[in-house]
Amino acid sequence: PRKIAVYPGSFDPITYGHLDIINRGLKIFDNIIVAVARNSAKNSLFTIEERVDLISRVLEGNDRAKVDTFDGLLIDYVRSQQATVIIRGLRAISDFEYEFQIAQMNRGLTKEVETLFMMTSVPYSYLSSSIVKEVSSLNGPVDGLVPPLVKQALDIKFQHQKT
Ligand code: COD
Repeated sequence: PRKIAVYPGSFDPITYGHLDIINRGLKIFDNIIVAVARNSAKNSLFTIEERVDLISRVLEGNDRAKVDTFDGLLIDYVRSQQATVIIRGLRAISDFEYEFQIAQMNRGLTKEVETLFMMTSVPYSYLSSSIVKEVSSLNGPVDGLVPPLVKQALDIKFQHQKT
């Protein structure tokens, strides 16, 4: 049977940190579903549709990873996809408490789904969607942090003048 994992998040927008987790996850799982949460409490820069579009373009040509959205409880979505694992990335110690809380809650809700944590790669250990948005909004360089098509979408959002 195929091993399917769900990689959930806000992905506002997707960064090389997320992609690193996806690519490493594909060494462990047959398929990864990048699942964008529709009911996130976070204020987002990009709409759900824009985030899905960026992810699908970034994943183009990769037939083992796909993007989807979900509503409601993550574990219900995971089960609906016949997946058994949730992948999450860990950067600093500061991620731990939040991730620990989500994982414990999900484990309390079902024992059928495991959460797998992958440690960030050193070059991306400081990288977050929030930092990317802040730097880009101030017209700073985000090359090396996000794929070119994401950088382009950020430029359009913040309406940077082309020089
Ligand atoms: N290196 C490694 N990992 C990274 C990096 C990086 N540079 N950047 C981000 N990551 C990891 C994050 O740690 C996270 O694991 C993942 O990538 C996605 O990140 P975000 O920030 O886009 O995702 P979050 O934290 O906003 O996602 C939260 C969920 C949407 C998963 C959560 O709110 C949820 O499950 N909501 C649905 C409702 C639900 O079921 N609630 C009950 C459980 S609490």
